[in-house]
Amino acid sequence: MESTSFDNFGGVATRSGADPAAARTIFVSAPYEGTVSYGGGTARGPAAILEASRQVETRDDETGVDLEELSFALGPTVLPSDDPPDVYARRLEQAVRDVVGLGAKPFVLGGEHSVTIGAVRAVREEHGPVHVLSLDAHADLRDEYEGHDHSHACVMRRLLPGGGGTIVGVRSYSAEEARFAAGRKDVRLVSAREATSPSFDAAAFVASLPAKLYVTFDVDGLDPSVVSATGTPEPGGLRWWDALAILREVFLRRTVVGMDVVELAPVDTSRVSDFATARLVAKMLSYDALAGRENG
Ligand SMILES: [Mn+2]
Repeated sequence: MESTSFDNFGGVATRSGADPAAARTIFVSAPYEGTVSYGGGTARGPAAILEASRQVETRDDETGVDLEELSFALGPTVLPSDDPPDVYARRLEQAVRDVVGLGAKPFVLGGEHSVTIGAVRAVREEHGPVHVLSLDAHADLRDEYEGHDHSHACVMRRLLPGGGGTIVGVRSYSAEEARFAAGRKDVRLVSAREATSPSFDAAAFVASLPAKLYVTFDVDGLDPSVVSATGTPEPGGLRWWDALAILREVFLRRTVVGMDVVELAPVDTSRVSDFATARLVAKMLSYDALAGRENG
């Protein structure tokens, strides 16, 4: 489980070497699953992503970016004891604050979705109001869930103050969440039906977002044909290229100050979801690098 068994994401020697202090992007592993309500296993997510990443071809065929030309490193693993989610959020917030303090961009590997709370708080401390773009099957707008207000089901609700949020790919939420969202100006839901329609314009959608973003990618936002190893897989999700068209525009046209990929719950019987998630992480690194180049 410890990240010390891996040298780096992708198993590659990057331009900056393995020294986190010199890296443009630093991974923080957050193997936390304190409030999972259905299928468990997200605590094994970060290790499964790193393990699968060693099989990902380093060159990205779409952008031509090679991971070996980039600058990223593995930072800390914030190991959970039996922390309730609010306590874990504070510990992760500190770890992400340390990464931001080095001048690097944090990339959190979850773990359940509640880990996003601490990460976003740390980047907002540095960058001011940051809008949260969530790719997720669920709205996560509950005020509390199973006794916790820092539950995975409450992530976006907790993070609306401080910059607002947009949830894309959403297709499962309660009547109370729908009412709440309808009455707020600082949250927008873009349904999976809309985002997968042939007429959906990713560029126009991204152009409507605020300039400064934190991107949280819950893998259940993807269709289960892409990633099925997750706690609550919902049919009818974003397909691979739907999601990537959005991400590419986001990295190229907006300022992304931090990101995470959460909710992979690896299974022993298939590597498909682990590999797709590792490739997703590599894609995000590639788009971010492309953005750095295009902006000089
Ligand atoms: Mn979700």
